[in-house]
Amino acid sequence: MGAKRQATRPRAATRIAGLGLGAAGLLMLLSGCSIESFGSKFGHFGWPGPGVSLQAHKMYDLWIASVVAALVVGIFVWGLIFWCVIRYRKRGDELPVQTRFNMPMEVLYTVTPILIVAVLFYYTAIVQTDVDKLSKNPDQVVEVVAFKWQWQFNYRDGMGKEANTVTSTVGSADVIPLLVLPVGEKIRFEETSKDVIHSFWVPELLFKRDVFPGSARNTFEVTLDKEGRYVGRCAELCGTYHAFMQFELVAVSKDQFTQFLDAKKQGATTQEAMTKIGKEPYAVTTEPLNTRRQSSSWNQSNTVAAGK
Ligand SMILES: [Cu+2]
Repeated sequence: MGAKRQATRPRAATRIAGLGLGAAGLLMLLSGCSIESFGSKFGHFGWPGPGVSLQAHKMYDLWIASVVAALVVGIFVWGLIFWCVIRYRKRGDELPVQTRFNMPMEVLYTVTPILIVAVLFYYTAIVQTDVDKLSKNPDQVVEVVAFKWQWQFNYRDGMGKEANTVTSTVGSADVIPLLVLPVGEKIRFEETSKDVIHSFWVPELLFKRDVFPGSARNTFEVTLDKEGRYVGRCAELCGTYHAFMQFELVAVSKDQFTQFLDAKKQGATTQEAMTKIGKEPYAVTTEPLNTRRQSSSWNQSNTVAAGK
């Protein structure tokens, strides 16, 4: 009787494992095989969406695959826990069979997690290397200059500190700076700060990178693949007016970008150049924060109250 029971146990565990993996596989197949459409059914598992650049799509796929892997493991483990709770619940006062040092089990739960971590590490390393890759000949170079508390974007004629700024855009308390860039081209970002550490962040790029002061020049490349307007922010608490550091990334076609840059080179303002390519001249994804410098403040109304 006891021996028969022992023999059925591994089979039950295998069956549960098979069911878990099968269900996960079926879920992927039913979703039409596309990671993006699968992710959208679950609110992208907490991410803003599939992103708007080639690099973002790779990070997105890695994220969704990692969450699915975690869920498969989680469901399997929960299944085992509930199975044990029910299968070995207390049935009387008799002490159950006392088992120790089940070698196959010990090996299984040591080797399996190592394998899972190794696979996750492998894909993470591949995606990370790809996202950090710099090409020898980027199509556009833009210098991102952060300072308390605004952004300046310099369009450059080459790479590195020695290159020249062709034209630039800077934000003010009243106007959100626009970073106009073309889709389908390799864009190199070179970041530098005038004062403290800031962080360049466009949520739709699924990516942010710190902007350092001094000689450090943080560099990365992005290839946009979807036209549109995306809000950008500083993601490093850099001082009192950190929240004022907003910008808008405007992804346009190559032709529109060339027209925009030509207009800027001829002395047009960013707003005039935007109008020229048929785009709304001011930011549409965000607006300048109200400094309330003109309207009555807490102090003023208090003074009025005190004067009464
Ligand atoms: Cu900042």
